[in-house]
Amino acid sequence: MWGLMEIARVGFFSKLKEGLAKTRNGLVAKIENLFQGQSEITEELYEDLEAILVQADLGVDAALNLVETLRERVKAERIKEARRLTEILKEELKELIGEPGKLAKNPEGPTVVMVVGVNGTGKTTSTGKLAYHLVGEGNKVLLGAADTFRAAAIEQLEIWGERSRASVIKHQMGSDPAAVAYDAVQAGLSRGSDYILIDTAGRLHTQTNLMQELEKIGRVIGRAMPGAPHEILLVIDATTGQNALSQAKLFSKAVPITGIILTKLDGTAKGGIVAAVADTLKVPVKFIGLGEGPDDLKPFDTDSFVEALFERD
Ligand SMILES: Nc1nc2c(ncn2[C@@H]2O[C@H](COP(=O)(O)OP(=O)(O)OP(=O)(O)O)[C@@H](O)[C@H]2O)c(=O)[nH]1
Ligand SMILES: [Mg+2]
Repeated sequence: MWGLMEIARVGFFSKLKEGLAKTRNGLVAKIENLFQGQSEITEELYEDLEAILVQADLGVDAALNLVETLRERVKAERIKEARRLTEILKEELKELIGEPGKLAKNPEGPTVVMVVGVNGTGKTTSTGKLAYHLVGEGNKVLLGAADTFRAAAIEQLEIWGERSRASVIKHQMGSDPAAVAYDAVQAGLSRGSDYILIDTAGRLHTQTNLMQELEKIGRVIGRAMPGAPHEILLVIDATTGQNALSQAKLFSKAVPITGIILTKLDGTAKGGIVAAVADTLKVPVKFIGLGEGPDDLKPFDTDSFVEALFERD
């Protein structure tokens, strides 16, 4: 008999596998063909591997480092057969990605989470899915509709509020987003919410005034509740490739990013971006988006991620 935990774990893993199918069929299938296609480990094999990794958006630096480590281990451990490289590559990929990060939890009251990022990356959807996830864990969640810029944004968040059984604090369209954030935190404090999630408007990292607005929202949240926001999550669209890294660097200059939500992994064969983000940004990937449904945001876990990526059908 399987316990509930076991069923949940298997469900989590198959969803992960399904969401990563494109990367598995692209990146990983190519690697496996390379390793199975010849018996010996040659210089050419290393070069081919490097090319495959770069193509999968792992980034040149991370790809070079990974292949170099592989080379060293093959030498040190006197490995001769190419087919044994898969296991080593998996181990080194886990090492490169590092420990996953958990969502912050304020032990003394509500945890305030601000969600930021470039237009259309999946901020509102991820905020809604995060609410769904947290409510499912038994938390009381409040959403703050601080995207007052786009007409449909408030309504979009309200739909997510209904879906996830979280209440929504909103003002009129065009009003000051910092004031919405302030009210949301105040409401969360007085209602005894466990999490207050603040959705913000999409902005390009090159729009200086909008980046300053983000900084202001953060500051005003801190005025409503000292120590808040406890988490500032940057939403990155996995399909934008290496450009995502420069977005992250510029957002980090405006507000202290504490974690990454990497969305739309289901829509790309270049899931290597996870490793590039984890390796270069020094900010942990905390959640990954694997689809548009409420259950399609998953806490990021390095081990399950790499295992699901390499698991055969
Ligand atoms: N396939 C897939 N689609 C996603 C994922 N996350 C978000 N989307 C879709 O991406 C589109 C944009 O999502 P939004 O949440 O509205 O993005 P946003 O960042 O809030 O957009 P703005 O507020 O306009 O900046 C929607 O159609 C979402 O359903 C994901 O993980 N996978
Ligand atoms: Mg939005």
